[in-house]
Amino acid sequence: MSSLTAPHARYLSGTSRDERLWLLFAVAWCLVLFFAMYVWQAIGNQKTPIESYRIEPAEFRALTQDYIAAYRIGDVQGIPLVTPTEDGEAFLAARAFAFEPVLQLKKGESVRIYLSSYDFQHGLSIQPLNVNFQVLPGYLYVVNLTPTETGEFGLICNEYCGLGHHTMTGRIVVVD
Ligand SMILES: [Cu+2]
Repeated sequence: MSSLTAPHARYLSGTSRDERLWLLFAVAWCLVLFFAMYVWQAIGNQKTPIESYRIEPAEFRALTQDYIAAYRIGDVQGIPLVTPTEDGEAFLAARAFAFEPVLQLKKGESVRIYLSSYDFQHGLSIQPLNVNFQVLPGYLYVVNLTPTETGEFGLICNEYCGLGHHTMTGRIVVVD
């Protein structure tokens, strides 16, 4: 049995000038994008939540259920519709494969949203805004948010979390 014919002698030796140029460009661009993360954290408008805590998923689930029971004002397609507390706090849970509850916020009123997951890694993307968070079980993220316009905002999970991932949506309602 013979193997494939060997590549010609210069196959792996050296790179051409154009190839080196492109590699240099690609590496330089990687570095630009890497440091841009820190630049946007300092001067950009889209800062990731830097206030976070450890929390057991079961504890987060219990807190969220207590909150929903106390501040429920209705239902949206079977999912509880809830307002923030008097102190402007709210819980938002991601689970396979939904977000709960549906938060009803007031335009111009700041809210502290406690965000976490009951089970797997999920993502929280608020549409049509350019807002995008990772939601991990065991970690509580504090998302400070002040709605600037009324309407309905869709929530989409943007981390693949299982077979129902593509159905995982939710909603935030902003009223006057
Ligand atoms: Cu998902």
